[in-house]
Amino acid sequence: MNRQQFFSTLLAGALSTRLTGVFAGQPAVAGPYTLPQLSFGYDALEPNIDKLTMEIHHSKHHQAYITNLNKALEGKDAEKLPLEEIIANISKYPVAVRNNGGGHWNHSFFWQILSPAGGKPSDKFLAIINRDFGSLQKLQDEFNAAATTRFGSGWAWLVSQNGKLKVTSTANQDNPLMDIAEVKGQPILAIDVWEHAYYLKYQNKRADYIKAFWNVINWKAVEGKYFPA
Ligand code: MN3
Repeated sequence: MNRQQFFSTLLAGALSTRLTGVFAGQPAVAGPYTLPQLSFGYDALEPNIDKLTMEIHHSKHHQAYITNLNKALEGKDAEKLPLEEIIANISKYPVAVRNNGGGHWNHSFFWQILSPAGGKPSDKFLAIINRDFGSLQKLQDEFNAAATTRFGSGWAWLVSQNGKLKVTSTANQDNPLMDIAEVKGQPILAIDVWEHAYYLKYQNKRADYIKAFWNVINWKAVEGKYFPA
């Protein structure tokens, strides 16, 4: 075993120890951050989102944001701040914190709002959707348009602005909790439209991935963000 292999083995050991933590639902309160476990298997969202995409997306892409966020905050005062506090003041931080802190927050959120069970919104939440969009179909149309037309890499969001639902999108790993966001709000639902989220199965057909996304939404988790317990 050469020196590099030795350190890789050491690192893998350290990571697997940290990966065993229970998925608490939100990113850890403060750094160093660790990868949250999924509440379902990598193949559980088939055929809507394929196993290999889920595995690479979670274990490689999300892990890389965490590794780089920890690196960017190492030894800094912000290492002890809650991630949401950092995100709310993101304009004061280096771009590495914006990209990787956003990446960690966004992916942790995304895994929560996915579920193999799919289903429909409750009557209680549907009433809010109808009030703010007219119908679930109109919300889907607006959300899908935001997700389809987001140029390059980014996210589409359903947010709550003091209880009123609104659709928006952000570039890269920005999100509506950031002080630099054009449209701010509390995230309720989101879709990752980076190519790494769909390219293996859908290639250039982003719209097909967005359509399939609606089959694997964890409405209970989504509504939990609108009606906090
Ligand atoms: Mn992603």
